Amino acid sequence: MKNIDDSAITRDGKSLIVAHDHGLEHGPEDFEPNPESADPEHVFEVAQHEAVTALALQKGLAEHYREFGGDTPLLVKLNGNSNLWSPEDHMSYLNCSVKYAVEELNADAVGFTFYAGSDNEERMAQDFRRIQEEARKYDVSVVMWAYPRGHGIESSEKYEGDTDPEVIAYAARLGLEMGADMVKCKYPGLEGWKDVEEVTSRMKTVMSGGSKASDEKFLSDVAGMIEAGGNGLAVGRNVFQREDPESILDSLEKVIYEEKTVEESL
Ligand code: FBP
Repeated sequence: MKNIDDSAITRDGKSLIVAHDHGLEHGPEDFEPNPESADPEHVFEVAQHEAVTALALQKGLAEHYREFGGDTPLLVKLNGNSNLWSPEDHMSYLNCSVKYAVEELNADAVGFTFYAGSDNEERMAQDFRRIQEEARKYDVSVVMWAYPRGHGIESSEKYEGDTDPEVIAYAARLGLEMGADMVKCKYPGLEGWKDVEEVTSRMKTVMSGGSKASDEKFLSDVAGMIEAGGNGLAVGRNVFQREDPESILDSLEKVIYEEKTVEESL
């Protein structure tokens, strides 16, 4: 098994993943703040920035990315779900195999959403087991979108919803237990991220970018995550919804790899 530090999707042990799967997860409304971002080729171009260690795409865009000829490593997301239906509880459906991702799309890594706490947790755990074992055969890294979400969390008397730092740390730990190489979690604040680090041992951790925020707020969250021992970021809207995505990537490069302060990075 390859160490993730030797994989294409990290640089000096850190990662800056640009995610562009929002057309599936949230729908075209995510492109409204910057209509250029509806064009995948625009985002492919943005992701050629030297700070970016991977571009995370669903299968359909990944097929176009290879035609486009991008050389930023590709992380193919293997499951996903739209916002259009009304399930009993959260479920992310498999729509690509590891074999297809590696052999046909030339993926360097694969991604999988796991909603811990959903009534469908068992189905996602079974899917994860399959893709994780297949990924080991192909020697590609597995990134888990580790999101606590669903009835188990909503009805719990122990946790205060899916942003409770304790439940975020629990979901991150599941990634380690289940065999992920990297987990991606929502940012619960600096102290909360320290807890994430404490329970994930040497597994890589990246924070989720979240909805668009001011440069200062967004970069100070990223700096907090780095200070707490995190390994980087998987970001969508805070990059592609900006009119000048390159400028925020320049700042992120300084905060993540050079550990500069927010002021120095701007
Ligand atoms: P953002 O930085 O825009 O939050 O994107 C990261 C991401 O994980 C995407 O890969 C995904 O589409 C989205 O967040 C899902 O977020 P949520 O399930 O909270 O809507």
